[in-house]
Amino acid sequence: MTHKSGFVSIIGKPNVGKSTLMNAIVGERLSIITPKAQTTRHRIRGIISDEDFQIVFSDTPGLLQSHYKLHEFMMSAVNESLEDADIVLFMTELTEKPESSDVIEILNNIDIPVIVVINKADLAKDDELLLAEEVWSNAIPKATVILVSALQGLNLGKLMQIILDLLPEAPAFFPKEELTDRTIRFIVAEIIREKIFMNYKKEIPYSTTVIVDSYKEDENIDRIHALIFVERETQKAIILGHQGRAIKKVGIEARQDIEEFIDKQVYLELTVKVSKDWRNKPEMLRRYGYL
Ligand SMILES: Nc1nc2c(ncn2[C@@H]2O[C@H](COP(=O)(O)OP(=O)(O)O)[C@@H](O)[C@H]2O)c(=O)[nH]1
Ligand SMILES: [Mg+2]
Repeated sequence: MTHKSGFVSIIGKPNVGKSTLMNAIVGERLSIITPKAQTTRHRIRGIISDEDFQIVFSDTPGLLQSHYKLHEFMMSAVNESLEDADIVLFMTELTEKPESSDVIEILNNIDIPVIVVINKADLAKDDELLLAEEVWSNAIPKATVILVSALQGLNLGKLMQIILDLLPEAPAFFPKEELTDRTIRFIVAEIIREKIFMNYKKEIPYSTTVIVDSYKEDENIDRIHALIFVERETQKAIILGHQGRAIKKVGIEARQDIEEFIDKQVYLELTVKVSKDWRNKPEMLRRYGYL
């Protein structure tokens, strides 16, 4: 029996549903999802294996212009993901039209198969679906174009079949039980970041980064201490909230999701610290796991 295996790089603008798609296919909440743009900062691999195949997805940060050193890091994560890709999965959504942009140019010239996934098909009205399929097929003639709803699971089986047909014959790269290349510590920090994105407004979530400072596994409970870094004192006060109520809510919501993810009881302690202008300082970015 032949074995197929390869890397699929998921790229696209912020908020089109890249992380939702990868989680839906892999069946685990590996990548955090929020209604806000630019939530995903790193490349995160999600792996799905069967007896005769292994697909390694790379979820990437959304394509954007760099305003911060952090953004440059995010774009290098996209490029790195494309370098080892066997297939590019370019994700877009119903409301996005192909513009004459760098990305379209790259997709038309790249020498690996391209799948254009038009997401959020559940929101379509009338003949929007057919029209969307047509404009993207015209913009990238060599691509296979498919409409899906990552949220509702619509057409994901069909998408899997398209990927499997394009996948090269190769042995598995990762142990078959592995779901991601990231550590539990990383995913825990990401879950906390997701709750920050859900609980605070405007610039606050973007000014934040999280690292797990210690992780102790006891028999019945994992004890986790995480640090939340913000850029300024005023942001720290907002994160804490009146009488610490805001941070408490973040802690409770994060703990519940971490418990669900690792299927074990968790004690979670959060500490907020100021790390002045960390988003623009290479040495700080390095310390927090970027670069
Ligand atoms: N209606 C609808 N919303 C979706 C779908 N897929 C993702 N979303 C929503 O779009 C937002 C961004 O999703 P996310 O996966 O974080 O996008 P990313 O930035 O491309 O990774 C979230 O609020 C998702 O719930 C979909 O198929 N239909
Ligand atoms: Mg994402």
